[in-house]
Amino acid sequence: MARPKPQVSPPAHRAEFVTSATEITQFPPPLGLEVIMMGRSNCGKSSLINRWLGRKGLAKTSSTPGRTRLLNFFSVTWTPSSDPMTVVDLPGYGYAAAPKAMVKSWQNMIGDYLSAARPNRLGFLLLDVRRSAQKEEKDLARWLTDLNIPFQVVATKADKLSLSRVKAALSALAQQLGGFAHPLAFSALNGQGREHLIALVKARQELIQPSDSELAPPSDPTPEPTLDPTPDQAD
Ligand SMILES: Nc1nc2c(ncn2[C@@H]2O[C@H](COP(=O)(O)OP(=O)(O)O)[C@@H](O)[C@H]2O)c(=O)[nH]1
Ligand SMILES: [Mg+2]
Repeated sequence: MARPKPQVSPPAHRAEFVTSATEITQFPPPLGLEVIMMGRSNCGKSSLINRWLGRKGLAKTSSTPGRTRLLNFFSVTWTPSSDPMTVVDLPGYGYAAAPKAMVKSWQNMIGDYLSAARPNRLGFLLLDVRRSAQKEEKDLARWLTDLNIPFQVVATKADKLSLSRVKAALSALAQQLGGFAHPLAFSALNGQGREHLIALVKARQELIQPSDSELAPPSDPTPEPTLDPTPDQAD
């Protein structure tokens, strides 16, 4: 008997670019759950957003440069009846030959955004599955923990390695990032990990009440169990 096909979630009902910003005065007011995509340049942030939401070309990928040094805000509604949420594509870091001033400006921009009083955030810290976590990723993970922003580590471009090498890379990443275990494997090419990403965001969104001005910070700074992404590692 044929095995049932895994369920594939439809694209987001609505997904629109809202604005680009470089500083706090330009950020749009917080609206619903705010999902943050962060990682070095070229690690696959824009591709993940497009695949996750089912919108080719919504976030500009590196073949169409332009918005990559800004914070880009998107407004997303999954179904006609669900609450809107915000997706923020943060500027990439790690340009090989970036001048010091640019690194500083990146740090300030990200620092201002992360420490802004914006409730109900959920971070995704992306790394190319073929790379190990560097100081930047470790710093970001620590930053997010200190700010009580829950986050999920995502190993992108999983289609580039065999399943066994992906598994080895995930364990290595979990070790390198200390307590921030259970990275999720994702591929914008074949959709691996998309269902899990959708489920993580949905679970987090369900925790938000419309009246919530602030999610209660976790009493323990380790990632919460709802962020454990073990299920679809092997798809
Ligand atoms: N094979 C493969 N290539 C990817 C994947 N995600 C991104 N890329 C490629 O990696 C490059 C950088 O992707 P982009 O989304 O622009 O990265 P960003 O700078 O982090 O936003 C582009 O050429 C993408 O086509 C993936 O899952 N699989
Ligand atoms: Mg990008």
